[in-house]
Amino acid sequence: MNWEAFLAPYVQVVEELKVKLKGMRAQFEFESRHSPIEFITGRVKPVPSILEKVHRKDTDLPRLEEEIQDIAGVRVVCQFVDDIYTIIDMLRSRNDFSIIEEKDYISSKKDSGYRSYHMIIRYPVETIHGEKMVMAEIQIRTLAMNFWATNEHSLNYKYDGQIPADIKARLQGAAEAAFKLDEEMAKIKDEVQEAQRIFHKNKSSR
Ligand code: 0O2
Repeated sequence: MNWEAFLAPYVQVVEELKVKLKGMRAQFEFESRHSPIEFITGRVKPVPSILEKVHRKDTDLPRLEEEIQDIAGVRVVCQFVDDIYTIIDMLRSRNDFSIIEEKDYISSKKDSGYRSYHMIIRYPVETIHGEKMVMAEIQIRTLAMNFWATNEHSLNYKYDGQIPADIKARLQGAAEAAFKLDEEMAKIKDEVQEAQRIFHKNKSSR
């Protein structure tokens, strides 16, 4: 399998989505409005992770493109939980890709404690051989959810997916604490945004 050639359209999708989502953030900033996007990251799944997922899902290489929906992955990180729903509405109203599935791990968190909102999209990429439809996953989460997921991901890597029970329980507690933090911040959201507006105004008038 020529992985470089296979992954090229996925690299393109990640780059295009990053540009488009960063463009949305810039537009909010031009209009001096609170941006629901704090930052964007993206990656193409490394080949060993693709192969591990092929194995885990008990699938095979010919079915790879249908079965593994997050080879191209983009993450939108927001300040507040409300912002996640603003992004979801904006993504639903776009016509440059179609949404084929939504996974709401915010209202139904995973057993691990993981919270995030996932959209699986079908995105048309122009190649030199014509249009190719490529699946991609957009993960939308708050800074607190991202902090938790990043730490849990590192521990999963360290323990090869077998996190000891005591650490698992601690992580579940930490996930609840992160969610409480999001809830508390939501209550003082207007105050925080007002402070940020004043800060930006003062910075730009200097
Ligand atoms: P990586 O290294 O981030 O690429 P499904 O087909 O729905 O049964 P699938 O395809 O794994 O399962 O989809 P799901 O559950 O929506 O998860 C896809 C991605 O979400 C994962 O990719 C992670 O990025 C993230 N994720 C899901 N659950 C967890 C979790 O418990 N902890 C953390 N930290 N991240 C999670 P990969 O391929 O697992 O990993």
